[in-house]
This record gives sequence, structure tokens and C-alpha cells, in this order.
Amino acid sequence: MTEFSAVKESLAHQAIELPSWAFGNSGTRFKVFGQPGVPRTPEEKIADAAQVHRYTGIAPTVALHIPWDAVDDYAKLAEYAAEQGVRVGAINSNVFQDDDYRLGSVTNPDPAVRRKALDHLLACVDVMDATGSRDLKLWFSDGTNYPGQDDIRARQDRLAEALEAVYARLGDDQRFLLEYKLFEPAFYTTDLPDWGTAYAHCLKLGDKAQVVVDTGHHAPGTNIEFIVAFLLRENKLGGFDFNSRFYADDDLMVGSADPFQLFRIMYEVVRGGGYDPAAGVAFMLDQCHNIEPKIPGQIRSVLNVQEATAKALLVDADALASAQAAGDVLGANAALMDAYNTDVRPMLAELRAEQGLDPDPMAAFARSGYTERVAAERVGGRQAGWGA
Ligand code: PSV
Ligand code: MN
Ligand code: MN
Repeated sequence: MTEFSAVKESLAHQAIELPSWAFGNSGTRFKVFGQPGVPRTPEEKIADAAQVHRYTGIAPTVALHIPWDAVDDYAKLAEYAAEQGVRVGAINSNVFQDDDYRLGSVTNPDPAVRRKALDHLLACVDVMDATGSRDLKLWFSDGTNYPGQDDIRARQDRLAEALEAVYARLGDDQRFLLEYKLFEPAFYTTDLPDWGTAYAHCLKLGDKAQVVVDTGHHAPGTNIEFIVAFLLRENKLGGFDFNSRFYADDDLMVGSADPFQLFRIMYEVVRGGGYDPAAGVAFMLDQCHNIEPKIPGQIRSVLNVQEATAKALLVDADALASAQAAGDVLGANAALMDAYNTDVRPMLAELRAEQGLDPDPMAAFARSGYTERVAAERVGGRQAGWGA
């Protein structure tokens, strides 16, 4: 196995992006549970995200969701983020919460609704201009519930038309990340149900259109690391929305349900060159903490990604390659498993200490008194967005 000292430097430069919506109250369609001290404004969400960076050292950006994080002055919001020690990351568009979108947004049969949706996506690029964000993340709830409800092929045409218009609006240093999802909220057809559909649309448009892999958006048993390896090879992997699932789009803490899957994904990322910052892969979290406290939930998630990454970097690439070339099935498998079975926590604690961080971010945050302070200060915390 590779020595930890050889991978320390790469781990020190890891960057994981936090979702602003993870800090608001959330729940299921049965109940949203309120928690004390949750943010009331986009600024307070950023302040909470900054706490995660402060204790982990590897969460320097926070993704915004528009209009959940709407403000009058986005440049000022970006300045505020900088004051807190973080930056604004991807801008997430929202064309799924208006009554107008009952039959879809950019694929709606009504051209007026399509125009409204497109205008929102273009407005999100304006926000990117003001915040200096590189990425626009596009997730559409579009689809149908019943056979015959709408023309599946025409909906693809409408989707392509909207994506083309957004693509044309992107600046030189901007790109969009196209997200797919197997099902939900539509149950019969989804207009972007899988990586292949997203890939085909992105391929037609060019380099500024990339696919984002949300780990919760696949059928059970899907080999996500294969998708990652394939997209990386094609230079089409724009990033991840990390989370864990047991059943559907559970949005649980990444690495909680299946840490081995997270390791396998991170191994393919490393193997395919996607861990090099020059590859431009965005490592984002897309989670909701319905029953657990939110800032510690995000810290735990960041640490889970860090641990999986450390293990992936520890894989002895030479030993693996020779075992593979020799057809040594058990030897090759052992090269991966040796790295996966390493307890990297003491090494990561050591790394943090060297970086001037507390070796135990969870304990350090708990001791800081931040939770108690915001619980006293913030009254009337807002829901993350769902049904707000
Ligand atoms: C809905 O499925 C969703 O969870 C998508 O994963 C988006 O990325 C996220 O909401 C935020 O819009
Ligand atoms: Mn997502
Ligand atoms: Mn989702």
C-alpha cells in the first residue's frame, strides 16, 4: 500500500462544497422538524457553512439555491462569504416549485411556461456573474405521470432548446452541470432520467456542458463507479452531488449507508485523474439533515468524504496494475481492499494537527459554543426550501 506521507499533500488540498439548503429545516412530506438556531437568511446559512470549513479545512465553498437564497445584491453576498472565510460555489436553479410547473418547466407543453423557466435559468447566470461562480447546476423535476400524458420525444426537443439557450448565455469561465434523476416527482417518464440522457444532451452542446452525478439518483444496485469512470474518460464528469440512500432520493449523509461504495467511487475518481483540481470535478454535498443537527451533520459528511478519499489515494496503483496485468484476480482485489480496510482516521487527525486544525472537528465544534449561541440569537429559523 502507498505510504500516507505520499498522499498527505493531495488530501490537504481537498475541496468539498456544501449546500446552503442543508442548514435549513427539512423533513419529509409527512413532517418538517424545526431545530433551534437554524438560519433565517442566506447570510446565516453561509455563516453556518463557514463553521464546517473552519473545523475541517476542506469545505471552502457553499452552493446557493435560487430563489431560496434570493438577495438584492449578490456581489455583496459573495463579499459576506469571503468575510466568513468561504466562497460562493455552484448556483442551483429552481424551476420546480411554482404552480406553473405542474406539467413541467422547460419541457412544459405551454411555450409561456417554458419561457418563464428559461428566464429563471438565465437569471441564475446573472447571479453567477455577480458572485463569480463557475457552475450552474440544473436539475429539472420535469416528466409525466401517465402514458400518453405528453409527447416524450417533443419534450426532449423542448429540453434541448432550453439547454441550448442557457449554454449560449454562459461566459468563458462558466459551465453548466446537468443533473439526472431516475424518477420523482414524475413517476412514468422523467425527461432526464439517467446519465446517458444527460450525457447525450451535453455532448451536443460542448465543453461547457457537463454531467453531474447525484449518488442518490440511481436504481438500487446501479454501479455508480462505472458511470464515474466512463464520464471521466469522456471528459464529461462535471461533479458530484454526494449523499447516501437506502431506498430512493434519501439525501442522507454521504458515506453513512455504504462507505464502501463511496470508496469505490473515489477510487475511480483518482484513477481517472478527476481528483486533480485541473480536471474541474466539483465535489458537492446534496443532503438534508432532517433529524440530526445540521452543522455536525455536514462536518461528519465532509469527514466521510475525506476518509474515502484518503483510502482511494492509498491504493497501490503499481501493485494493482501488475496484479491486473497478470490476471491475478485475488491479488488485484486485495490491493483495493488493503487500502479500504486501512483505518485512516489517526492519519487524518495528524494531518489536521499539522495544518493547525483540531484533530477532532466534531468535538471541536461541539466545544465552540456556536450551537448554543445561534440557538439563543436566531428565532424563527426557516425551512430549507421544500414547501417554504
Ligand atoms: C431533487 O431531487 C434534488 O434533491 C436534486 O438532487 C437537486 O440537486 C436538489 O434537489 C436541489 O435542487
Ligand atoms: Mn442533487
Ligand atoms: Mn435529489
